[in-house]
Amino acid sequence: MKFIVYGAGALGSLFAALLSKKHDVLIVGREKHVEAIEKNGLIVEGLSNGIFHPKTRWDGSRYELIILTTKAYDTKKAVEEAVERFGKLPFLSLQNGLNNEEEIASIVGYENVIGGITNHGVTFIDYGKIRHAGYGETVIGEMDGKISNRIRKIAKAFNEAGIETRISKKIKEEIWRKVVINSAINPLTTIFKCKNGAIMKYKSLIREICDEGIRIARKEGYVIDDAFKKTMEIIEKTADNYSSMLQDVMNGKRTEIEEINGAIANAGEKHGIKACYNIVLTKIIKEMENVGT
Ligand code: KPL
Repeated sequence: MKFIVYGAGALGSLFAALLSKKHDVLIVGREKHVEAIEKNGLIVEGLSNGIFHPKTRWDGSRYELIILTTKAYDTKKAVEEAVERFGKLPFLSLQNGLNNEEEIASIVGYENVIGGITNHGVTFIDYGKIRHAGYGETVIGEMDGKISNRIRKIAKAFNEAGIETRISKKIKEEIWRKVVINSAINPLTTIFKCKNGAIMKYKSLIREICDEGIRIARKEGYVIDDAFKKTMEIIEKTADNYSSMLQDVMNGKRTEIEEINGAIANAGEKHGIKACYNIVLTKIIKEMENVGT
């Protein structure tokens, strides 16, 4: 298949690297990252190892799918730019946060949106170099729940490239589960400045944060009662990774706290639930963004 990975930071680069073994992949990211890849290849260390060579310059040919891996707060701008550069193509969001699919659809329509989540842990080491620090499942699904030909084709292409992928008929529920998982792992690892595995000892706190998200998800119509169990599993599987939020704070970048914990708190407010944990975590991380590490 022909994929564009748009907004390739750590996670997008892992997908571009693995997919490029079997498919035609164009990587779009920050200029310095792209230049380093052109010079030395895309270097992946850790669980996946090697030097990969996705395309870095567009040859004008038509691609089949844009895999969007930008930060959630950049979604709208990124989709507008991508459409302008490559034309109107289907988008698969593999981003963190709650409202990416709606934002993409506001530009290209729901028929061009595929929802997705992935639980791989990836650390950005330097321009052109990433570390695959934790395995995780990838789940994709049509927004209307149908098992379409294109979703089958994408899942097959991912699996053939070694990216374990499952199709879901309830992708929005998967996205809610993933957001609740991130609502515990990401701010806690950022506050305690530690790898994912080191928060294992705060089990009761993690349970309470997850329970708050689970309760709000249910009001939205999504039953994700296993979210705490899944969170503990993902902590174990990505124990050696620095969460994307901690990486952002360490690099002086804006975090996705508003799109993760802030979005859960906003949904809670809609249903008359004061999401105390999510509100406090959002405030603490916003302070850390201002002050830095
Ligand atoms: O999604 C992640 C993130 O860091 O944003 C996990 C899966 C928790 C990996 O670190």
